Amino acid sequence: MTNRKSSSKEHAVDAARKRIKSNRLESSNIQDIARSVIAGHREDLAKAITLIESELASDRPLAQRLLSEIKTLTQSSEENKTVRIGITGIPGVGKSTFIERMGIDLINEGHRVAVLAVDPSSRRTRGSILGDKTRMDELAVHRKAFVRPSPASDALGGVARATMEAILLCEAAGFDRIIIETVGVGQSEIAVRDMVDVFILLLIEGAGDDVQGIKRGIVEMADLIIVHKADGKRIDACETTAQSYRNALHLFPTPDGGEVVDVMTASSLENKGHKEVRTKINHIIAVWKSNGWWLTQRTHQRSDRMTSHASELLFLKQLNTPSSAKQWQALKDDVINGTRSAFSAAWDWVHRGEDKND
Ligand SMILES: Nc1nc2c(ncn2[C@@H]2O[C@H](COP(=O)(O)OP(=O)(O)OP(=O)(O)O)[C@@H](O)[C@H]2O)c(=O)[nH]1
Ligand SMILES: [Mg+2]
Repeated sequence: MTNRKSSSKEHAVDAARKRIKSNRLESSNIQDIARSVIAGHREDLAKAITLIESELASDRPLAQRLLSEIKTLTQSSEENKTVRIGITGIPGVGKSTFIERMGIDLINEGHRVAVLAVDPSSRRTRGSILGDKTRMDELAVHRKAFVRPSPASDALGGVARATMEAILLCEAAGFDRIIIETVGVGQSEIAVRDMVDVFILLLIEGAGDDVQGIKRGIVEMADLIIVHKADGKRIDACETTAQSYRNALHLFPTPDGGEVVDVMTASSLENKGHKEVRTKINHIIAVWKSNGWWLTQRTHQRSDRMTSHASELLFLKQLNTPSSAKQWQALKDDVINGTRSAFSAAWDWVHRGEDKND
C-alpha cells in the first residue's frame, strides 16, 4: 500500500517535472515547481530560489504563490525538525572552510545540508561563497548538500528577505541543517541573527575585539564563540584568547535562551574541535527545546518577518503609480540636496493628497 502510494507520488512528480519546460517560471507551472521542490529536485529548488530573489515587481506575485503553495503542501511539523545555523566572523577567519567541514560531518551523521550566504557586497566581489576562493569543493558537489551562492544584490534588505525565504524552500526540499555564512559587515550579522536558531561567531587568536574588527554587539549576539585555526604554532595562543573571552563573557548578561555562551577552540584544516562543537550545538538545542526558547525565538522571528514584508510591500505598492513615483523622486532630490529633512520628506510623501483640514 505504502509502496503503491509512494510510486504514484513519484509518477506525479515526474509528470510535474516534464511540464516544467522553460527555465522561466510561470503562473501555470507554479504547482509543478512546488511539488518538484518538495520532492528534493535541486535544479527546481535553484529555480525557485532565483524566483524569490528576483527584484522584478512582476515576479513577486509568482513568488508569493510558490511560497504559499509549498506551505500548503508541507507539514508544519517538518519545520521543527530543521536547525538553522548562522556563521559569522571577519573575512579570512575561515568561515567557508569551517562550514565545509561541519557540513560533511553533518552529512556523515545522516543529515542533508544546505549552505546559503548573506553577502550584500556580493555584486562587487562576485559572490565570495562560490567565487574563486570557495572552500566548499567537497560540499558543493555532494549529493546530500546544496550550496547556493549569494544573491546578486547589494541591498541588504532584499538579500536578507530572499535568504530567509530560501531557507524555507531548502527545508521544504528536505534539507534539515541549514547553514548561513555571513560576511562581517555589521548589518548583515543582525539580519542573519534574526533568521537562524544558533548564531556562531568565529574568531582568530589575538587581542581584543578592536583588533578583530568585531563590535561588542556581535559578541553579544553569539550563542557560541569559536577561536578558529587552533592548529600548529597557534594552539596555545588560541587557548589564551578563548580564556580571555570566557572571562569577559562573565560580565555579559545571560542570553535570552538561558544557556551560557561557551568559548571553544577548533581547527577545520586538522578537523579538531568540530565534534565538540556539534555536541555543544545539540546541547543548546535540547536546552532551548525543553525551556521553550526554541519555539519562542522562531515565533518572534516569524512575526517580525511578517512586519518587515508588510512594510516593504506597502512601500512598493505606494510607489506603484507614475505620479507617486515622480513625487517620491522629487522629494528624494530635496533630501539629497539637503533642502528637506529625510523624515519630513517621507512624511509628506506618505500623507500626500490627504485633506489638510482633517
Ligand atoms: N591554519 C588554518 N587555516 C585555515 C583554517 N580554516 C581556514 N583556513 C585558511 O584561512 C583562509 C581563509 O579561509 P576561508 O574559509 O575562505 O575564510 P572565510 O572566512 O570564509 O573568508 P571570506 O569568505 O573571504 O570572508 C584560507 O587560506 C584557509 O585555508 C584552519 O582551521 N586552520
Ligand atoms: Mg567564505
